[in-house]
Amino acid sequence: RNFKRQFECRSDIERLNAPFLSIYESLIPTEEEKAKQKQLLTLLEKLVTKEWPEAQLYLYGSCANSFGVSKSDIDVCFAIENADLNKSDVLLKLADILQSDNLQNVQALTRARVPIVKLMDPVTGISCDICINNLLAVENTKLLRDYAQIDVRLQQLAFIVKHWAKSRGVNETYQGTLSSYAYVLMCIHFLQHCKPVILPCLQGMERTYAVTVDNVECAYFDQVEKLRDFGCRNRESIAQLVWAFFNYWAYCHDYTNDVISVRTGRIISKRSKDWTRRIRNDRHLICIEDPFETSHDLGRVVDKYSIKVLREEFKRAAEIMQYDSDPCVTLFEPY
Ligand code: 3AT
Ligand code: MG
Repeated sequence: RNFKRQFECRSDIERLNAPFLSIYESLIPTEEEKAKQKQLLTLLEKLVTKEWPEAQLYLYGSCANSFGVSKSDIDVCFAIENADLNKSDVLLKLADILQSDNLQNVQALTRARVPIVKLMDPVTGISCDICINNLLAVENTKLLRDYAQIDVRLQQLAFIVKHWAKSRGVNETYQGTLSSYAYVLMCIHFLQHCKPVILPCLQGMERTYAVTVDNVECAYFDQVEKLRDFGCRNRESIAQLVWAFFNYWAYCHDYTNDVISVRTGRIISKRSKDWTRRIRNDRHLICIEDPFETSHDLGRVVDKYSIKVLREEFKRAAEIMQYDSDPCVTLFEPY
């Protein structure tokens, strides 16, 4: 029902492949950039273990999930097993230590929804956010990275969608639009549904990886090197997939009733999750289930104004993909 194509794809869509692929390639971080990120992580590890020898640092978010475009900030999780620990105290102490080592713009944001220390390393020019014990984010980072290894078209699609979202100003959670993490889940869900399917549902397969974090079980099939041919019956190219992605979110998704769920590989109903009405600030106007924290709707930041903006942007993108003479430029025009 939801994936019924409303339009026939434009006949000259294939001619858009090369320009979309070159946009994708221009967004891939260079080896030099990756090396600088490692260098900064090594410096941070050295400083942190001096004070907390038992602590560990993990990279998470786009610098570790395969969906990081060039010149992104890095996200670091400081993991320490100590039940009595007061997060704010640790963050303030951490900020102190980092400040005295010539790192710049060091700021402890202890009251944020996810408390962090922010900093900029003048040597590599990289900015970094450090959070404490946010191990679910480390797990969802691994899940995304594993999906990315199955079929390169996921990475291509997600880079184009993220680039579009940033250009069009709809990647700003504090303004009621969606996070990069939400857009990547939308891409995974989309490729789990196209016909023939391009991605499997890893959480619906035999469990080869299982950990429990904050009472949430994170278990799925992670031997993804065995799935390299999974999507080969689908020969669609990146231009067709970008077209179909925007067409789906513009005209086919049922915003009133449906929740997209990468966890089940299906669309599930808002009713089954009790996401049919506004509860406090959660309005559930576009529903994207977190694959591990299943009570968490990544669309909950979206309000009655920003949902209009989002849906208009999906329609604009779909129209451009269908009719514009130069979609690779028009799609990414600043808003
Ligand atoms: P950018 O390239 O930085 O835009 P990102 O994937 O790093 O993309 P964020 O910096 O917004 O995205 O978030 C960093 C990571 O934090 C991504 C994901 O592992 C986790 N994360 C973000 N938002 C949520 C959320 N609402 N629920 C659970 N995990 C989240
Ligand atoms: Mg990030």
